[in-house]
Amino acid sequence: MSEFQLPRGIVISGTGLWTPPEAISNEELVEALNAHAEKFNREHADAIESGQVKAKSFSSAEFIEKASGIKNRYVISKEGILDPNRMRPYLPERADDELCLQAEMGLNAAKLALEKANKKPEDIDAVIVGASYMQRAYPAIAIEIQSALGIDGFAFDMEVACSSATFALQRAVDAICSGSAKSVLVINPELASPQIDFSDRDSHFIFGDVAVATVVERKESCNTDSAWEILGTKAKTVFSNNIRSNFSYTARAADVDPFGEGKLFRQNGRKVFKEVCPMAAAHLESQVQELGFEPNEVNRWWLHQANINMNLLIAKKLMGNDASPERAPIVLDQYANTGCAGSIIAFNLHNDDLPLGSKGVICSFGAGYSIGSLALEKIAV
Ligand code: CO8
Repeated sequence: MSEFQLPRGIVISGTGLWTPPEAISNEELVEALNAHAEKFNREHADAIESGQVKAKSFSSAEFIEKASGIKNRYVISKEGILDPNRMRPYLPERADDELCLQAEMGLNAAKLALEKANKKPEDIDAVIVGASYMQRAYPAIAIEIQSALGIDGFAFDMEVACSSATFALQRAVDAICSGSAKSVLVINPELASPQIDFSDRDSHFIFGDVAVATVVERKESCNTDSAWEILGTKAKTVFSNNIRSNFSYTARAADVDPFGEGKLFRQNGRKVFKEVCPMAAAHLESQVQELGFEPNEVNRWWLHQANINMNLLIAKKLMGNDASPERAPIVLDQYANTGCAGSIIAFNLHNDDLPLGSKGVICSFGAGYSIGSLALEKIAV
């Protein structure tokens, strides 16, 4: 467990949310999968009959909404995903001298966060990009965005699956505390759709694409009327095989298909549900208690957005009968699971209405397992 007793005065002064232009409803997604499955089963009828090939299962929009709470997701490009003969997005390769797609997504969110925080690129001296996947290993996506914005300082990428945003925010806080940076731009461009098997009914509905960004700085440099002071950060990881992505650059040397069986996102969703909910609730309860208050004194929980039933259970464990959508807002109904970005989307959309003195917690939980959280208080600047 890594725990950090913070000096006061480090704030989140602005966040940005960039939503991709295209949306896919459950009904559209299911229609594509079912057309694909019907065609596959017809073309492989003999092999399925003799037991050599497994028939593809059909999906259902009712199941998806009931099991996950997801009704819609945003994606960079829906056409290829909904083509029963393709079942993956079509994202044309870009030349080396063009901004890559993930950097473009991140840049869009970064500009919105800078605007909200009243900051110019020259006010920032570090850029951290955290995401579940990076479009390439190097040069870092963070350095590409740093260059596009004209920021002087340092930038790096980091991956902790669903906790990439909270862990990156914790890195930003640590950098400011140690003096290695004064103002940090944390960017989370979650380009999830290329890693989904859209022909697999267990996982085709889970994810969406999005980008978010957050400005972290000292209160003294903050140019907004109010900001969220970071009271504490807490991170924990426990190894689990229940959520895996085995796609790897080593596939070529292992003589295996990098996108073959088991190489895309897969999970044992039931086990994740059972194991992660109590871990997350205990983590959050102990964090706020260490900071001197009780879960019921937290005005808003910006929880990780993977599954509505998980969030309802965790909210209930933390607040009992006082749990409500107002105190633990849901955004996954529209955005689906957006990896590490979900709790930052919730924060972005649901923090302005709270009065000064309100307390809130941003929290992620997911693959690794990893849990990351930041306890906040709204202050006048
Ligand atoms: N339509 C119809 N039926 C279906 C479908 C479907 N689409 N999918 C499954 N079924 C069937 C199953 O086959 C099963 O049938 P049977 O009983 O005959 O075997 C039945 O419905 C029940 O299936 P499940 O047990 O799987 O259903 P659950 O009720 O458990 O719901 C969920 C499945 C929604 C996946 C649920 O378990 C869940 O959400 N769990 C939590 C998972 C979670 O939070 N995971 C986090 C993953 S993300 C993460 O950590 C970050 C990784 C970063 C990746 C970023 C980009 C890729």
